[in-house]
Amino acid sequence: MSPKAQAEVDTTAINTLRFLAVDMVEKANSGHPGAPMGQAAMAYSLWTRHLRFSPGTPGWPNRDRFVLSCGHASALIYSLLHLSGFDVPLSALQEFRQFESITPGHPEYGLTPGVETTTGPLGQGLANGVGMAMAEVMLAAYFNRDGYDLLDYNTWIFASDGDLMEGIASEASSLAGHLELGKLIVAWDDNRISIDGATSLTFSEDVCQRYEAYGWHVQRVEDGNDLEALDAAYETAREEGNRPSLIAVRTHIGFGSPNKQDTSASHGAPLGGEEVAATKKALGWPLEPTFHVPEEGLEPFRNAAEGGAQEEMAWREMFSLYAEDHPELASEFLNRLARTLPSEWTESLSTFGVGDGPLATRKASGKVLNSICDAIPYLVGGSADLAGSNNTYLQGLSDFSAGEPGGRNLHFGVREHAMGAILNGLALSGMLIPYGGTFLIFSDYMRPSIRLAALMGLPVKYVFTHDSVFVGEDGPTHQPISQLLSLRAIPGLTVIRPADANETAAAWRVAIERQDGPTALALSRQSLPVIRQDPEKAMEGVARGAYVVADPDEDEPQLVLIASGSEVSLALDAQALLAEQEIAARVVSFPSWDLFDAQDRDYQESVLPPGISKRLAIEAGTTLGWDRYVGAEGDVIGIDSFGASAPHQAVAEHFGLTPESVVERAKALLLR
Ligand SMILES: Cc1ncc(C[n+]2csc(CCOP(=O)(O)OP(=O)(O)O)c2C)c(N)n1
Repeated sequence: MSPKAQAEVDTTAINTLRFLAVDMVEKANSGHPGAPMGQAAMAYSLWTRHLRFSPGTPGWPNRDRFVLSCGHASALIYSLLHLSGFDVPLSALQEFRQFESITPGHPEYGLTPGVETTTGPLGQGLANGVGMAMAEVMLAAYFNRDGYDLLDYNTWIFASDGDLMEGIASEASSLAGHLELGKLIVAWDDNRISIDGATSLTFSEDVCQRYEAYGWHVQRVEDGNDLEALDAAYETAREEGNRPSLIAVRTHIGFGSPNKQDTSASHGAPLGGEEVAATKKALGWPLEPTFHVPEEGLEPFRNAAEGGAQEEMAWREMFSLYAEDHPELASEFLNRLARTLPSEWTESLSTFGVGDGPLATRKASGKVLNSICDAIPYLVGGSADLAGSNNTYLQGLSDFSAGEPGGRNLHFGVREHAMGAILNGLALSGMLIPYGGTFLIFSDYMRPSIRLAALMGLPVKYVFTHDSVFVGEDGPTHQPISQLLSLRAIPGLTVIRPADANETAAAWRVAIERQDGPTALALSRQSLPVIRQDPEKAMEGVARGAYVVADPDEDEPQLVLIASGSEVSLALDAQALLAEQEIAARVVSFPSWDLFDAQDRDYQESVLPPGISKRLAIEAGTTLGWDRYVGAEGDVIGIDSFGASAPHQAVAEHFGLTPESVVERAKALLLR
């Protein structure tokens, strides 16, 4: 094709993208046309000349990853997916933002083929991408063999000004530079406009210098419609070995719109009929039909898809040979993808006897993790600089770093926000089980990513230690009160607060076996007795969310003491004191609301019999929510204020979390 003809094809294809987005937003009467219009050329160059994908197999393991971190520009990715031949028909574009369409307001993982992660909360996608790039490095180190580069892909991110303003992106980018993630490439849509107006209102640092300081390779493309410059920059970024790449692309929001280009008016509202007409006219696009896809505009995308499909075929041939040369690795590869756990992994799971206590559940968790890590070689994780406190370290295994790509201990640094999103990126590989630890109080710092893990159904594990006021002297800043409840409020997140070492092992079992959503473990800083019971009972009980730990010797219980975590042994002590006063109490360990709620009514009533209305819940946290389990005639001992800085015994006295106080409250309840 002559250069002139090629230029015409390019322009048509780019305008096809632009106007599909414009028409989608117009038809939905809501959405964000400006960013897609400005990014269309960036996207065209990437998707037709650099990105490796195979629309027939959106999950092909060695595809390049593309993340639209600025999820509000979703009309762009849906148009790209449609034009490239993913199963996103034109009718889906016409149903943009409508109920049950596959083209929701912001891209959602698992809903639309080709969408690699859920984006919308700015900064998250970029930080997910860091996790994806880390996963590539780890998986390549594990699976690739001489002549077999099974995993060798780039992670491409489109990020907006807002993405780069967000702190989470800074944290993640800092770590990415440190880890020398050379296959991570961020193209920044530098359009200098956000919702409130020009970014100069708030955003005046030299972003490129900032990224250079992070250790990134930085390029500038001065004109976001200059395909030659874009191609060259992408190519250079691909060739860059040891540094992640930032490409600052100077674009124009709402490109082509005579009255709205370069203004925030084009950011988040339909252009409006008149302006659409003026824009189409200005760019030489027919007014009708809407959703116009000329053959010429389609072809470059379909050619790229065809090339990708061939690459996938070649990869599959390579995999067959690999399977002959390395049968065990090949079957592990497939098992991981199918999320099939190694068959006998539970055999190594630790169990504990009374003599192993007292033992903090965070320490028990460390032992359990170390007991199972050999059986599950793709369990990887670490902590946000609290490995020693969170007991997340896998002893004898190496630390992941630029020079140690096979390391399974991850050091996130003091970056909880990024850790949350990176864990999501690791999990999105489909071939790793990632976990991350910090103090429960700082789960607040990663809550947006936890929520997204739940929304996406990712098997991420959180190791939240120092789970109550019993952290003691560190005081109210470090004492979680509302965090348990707030985590329990996230749909799809399993929250488990085990009472002792065996319940901790059980909690890990639930967490590992849970493949379709995240699990948070709340673990004690302080030592706890190992409850005198068959570990198997804890195993079954935790899996059902709540179970009877101890019933009175002979009598029918007059009341039920319900407790989670460290308060279960407190309840057992109170039960003994009550027995001395001839009050018969049942003790229920209640590590997980959501697991209990999933049980059938018969089981639930066997634990909390409807006939026993005197129920006292005890948890060293907010009381809100326990009312649904204790009922109208029950009571709750908890903490509805901030904590206190004091040794933990004094804290226990102050908040009535002693056996004697529990006995008093129980007796008062019986008298009510
Ligand atoms: C965490 C988060 N905060 C706020 C928003 C709401 N929001 C959507 S886009 C945007 C900023 C728009 O500016 P920019 O990122 O430059 O996008 P552009 O205007 O170029 O489309 C904001 C504040 C969001 N999506 N996520």
